[in-house]
Amino acid sequence: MPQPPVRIVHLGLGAFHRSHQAWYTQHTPDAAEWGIAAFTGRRPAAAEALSAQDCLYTLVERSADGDSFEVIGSIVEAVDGANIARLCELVAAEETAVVTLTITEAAYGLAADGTFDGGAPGVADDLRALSAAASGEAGVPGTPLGRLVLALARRRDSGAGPIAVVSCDNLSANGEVARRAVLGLASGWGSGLAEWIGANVSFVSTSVDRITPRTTEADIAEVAEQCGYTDSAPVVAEPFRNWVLSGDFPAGRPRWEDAGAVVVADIEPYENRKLWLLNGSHSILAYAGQLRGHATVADALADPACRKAVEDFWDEAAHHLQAAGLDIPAYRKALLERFGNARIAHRLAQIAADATTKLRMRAVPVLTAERASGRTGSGAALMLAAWIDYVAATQDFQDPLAEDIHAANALEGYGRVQALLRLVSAEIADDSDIVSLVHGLCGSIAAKTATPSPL
Ligand code: CS2
Repeated sequence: MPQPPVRIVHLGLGAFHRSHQAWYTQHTPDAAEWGIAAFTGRRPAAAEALSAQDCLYTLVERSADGDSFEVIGSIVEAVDGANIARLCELVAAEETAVVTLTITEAAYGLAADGTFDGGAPGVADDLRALSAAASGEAGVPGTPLGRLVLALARRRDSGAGPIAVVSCDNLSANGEVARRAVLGLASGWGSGLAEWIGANVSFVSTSVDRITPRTTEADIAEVAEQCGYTDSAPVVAEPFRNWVLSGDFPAGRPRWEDAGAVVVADIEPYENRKLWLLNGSHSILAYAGQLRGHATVADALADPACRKAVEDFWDEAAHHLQAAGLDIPAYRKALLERFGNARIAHRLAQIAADATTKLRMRAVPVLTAERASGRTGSGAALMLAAWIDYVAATQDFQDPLAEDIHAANALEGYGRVQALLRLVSAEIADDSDIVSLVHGLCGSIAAKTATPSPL
């Protein structure tokens, strides 16, 4: 079969892109017209592994009853993210209609108040690199969005016309956030680039969902045994998948809705349902679960203390998920089944990363909405308290603000809790009632028995 031509450029070639957007693209009726060129982030390894097998890989769909296997072929080019020349060439091509992003929440350079932070890690360097590149000097941006801005400048120069940028990261209003970050970085370039982007680039918001744990050696061995071929880069995912999109595609897009995606005018209720109920409870399980000696989502959910923390938080979040059609009871029931699928070994340590960015979207909106409604918000506050206990129990965490976390950890008691909360949201750190509430909950979820902890 001839390969589909590249019409989608993706930044962030990881397991989730391959189990989600690549799956949807393969399952559209017009799949033969839409190939994906996917760029890695910091390391080239994923591009090398995929390129060595013609970009084909096995998607293992893992249900509670067993596995099924499908070869995915919608990615037609896998490229080292450092290959900016190829990125510019593809984004500047008229056939390219869509750029999708899975670059992690932390890569959007958000300050604690949700605005774009020109001083965020890597961003200040990229502003300088873009300004140098704009005046014809050597300047190579290192962050995914810095690279995208350079590539969009090339598209403007090539006259290839409007394009859609589609954020597939777990951020509220991710299209808006992407727009702010791209425009913020484009200010480094100057010479009207931000204006051109404002008029020609559509930022599409999406809510994405498919639990995709990191591939293990055992998964690779299982594919070899069951499929009879060697695949060094299979991807494992749950059977469930969901994609809600909202926004314009000025140069066209695949008919993803024919593969089950949903196109809506107002995405916010869907986004909040997913971010709060799924991702929020994931964060509770990640911190409380590890403190209580668990390693996976399914193990943590089977612990009554963790399960109660999740249900309490869901009760709070549900007060603010009232839009028609959300069917929260059914969504909660489905989540319990999905999380309970013990054949998916979804590591809590993987979910625990980048807490300051994640908690800002998962805990803070529910906490503030609950308090505005005259309730305590203690379910959401417990998520924050569990994280605060977690960073006391381990030095081994990944976070864009890791240094600030270590500095805050040197403080004690209320002051420590307040300093840590400030890294998540200045608004809640300035509210002494909230700080006291979280402080009072610290220590309440940790294991009271001598369960061996993986920390
Ligand atoms: C998880 C998500 O790692 C995390 O923070 O909450 O990756 C989650 O598994 C996905 O959003 C599911 O769609």
